[in-house]
Formats: sequence, structure tokens, C-alpha cells
Amino acid sequence: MARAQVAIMMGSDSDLKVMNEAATILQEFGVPYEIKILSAHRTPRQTIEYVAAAQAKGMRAIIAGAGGAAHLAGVVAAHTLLPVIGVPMETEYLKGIDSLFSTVQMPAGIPVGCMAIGKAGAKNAALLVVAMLALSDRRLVKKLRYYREKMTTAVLKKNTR
Ligand code: RP5
Repeated sequence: MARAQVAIMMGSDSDLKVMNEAATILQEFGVPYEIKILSAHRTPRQTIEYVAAAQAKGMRAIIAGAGGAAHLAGVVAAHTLLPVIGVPMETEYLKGIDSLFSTVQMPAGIPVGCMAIGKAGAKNAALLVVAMLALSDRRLVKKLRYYREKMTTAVLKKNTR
């Protein structure tokens, strides 16, 4: 099996259903990935150890989904030079606004790219990683172009009904 290029991390297995959207996109584009459930507060040591080793293992980017006081992406970003993209999870009481603000409001110096709340964010996180990898991979450029063409066709088709 090819070495993983992307780590899809999440704070809890309750995030898995949403974060699987990112996995599906990476699969579609043939980008090898690894899924890790590690929490910034429940497994702090293991989270840092995993992230610190990621670049040397050949990872090129990390996607981190978390909900509530969602500090996973920020903690991850603090322990690696790899680009980190955060996905705020929808939550029961504050509907993900808590996760969004926690993820997006990183103080200057340690960037986290923040996507939309929930499934759209998870999908787009993977598509953004694909676009980053496509900078040095023509095969991915072609696939991205095809992906967008398919979307365009699907929308236009709805007008012919
Ligand atoms: C965060 O707390 C996780 O990312 C999850 O979104 C949220 C709730 O976790 P569980 O209580 O469902 O495990 O750390």
C-alpha cells in the first residue's frame, strides 16, 4: 500500500461520519491518507507524538476536524510545519458556531486554514489538499479539472428536465 500523504485527524469517533467525506474525496483522487482519532484534550501526548512524526513519515498535509472548544487543529498546527486545515464540527447546542470560532480564530503566527462547518467543510478540506498537491502533480490537475466539469454538467442537466 502507498504511503499516506494526508492525515485526517479528528477529536472523537463521533466526528467520523462527517470526516469520512474527506476520506471519500481523497480516495476518488487516488491520494493515500490515514485516519486518526486523537483528541487535543483526551489524548494530548499521543496527539503531539503522532503529529511530530507526520512529516518524516511522508505526510504533506493534515486535516483536523473537531467540535465544541475545537482546539485540535490549532494544537496540531503548533507541532508541525505541514499545512493544517481545520474542519469545525456541527454541535448540539451551538450548532457548530463554537467549533467554527475556535478553529478560525487562531492568533497570528500559527495558521490553520478553516473550512465550513460539517460535511461541506470536510469535503472542501480534502479538495483543498488535492489542489495543493496538484501544484506538483499533473495527474491531479487533470482529475481536478474533470471533477469540476462533472459538477458543471450535473447542474446544467437539471435545466433540461
Ligand atoms: C471534540 O468534542 C470532538 O472533536 C467532538 O466533536 C466533540 C464531542 O466529542 P464526544 O463527546 O462525542 O466524544 O473533542
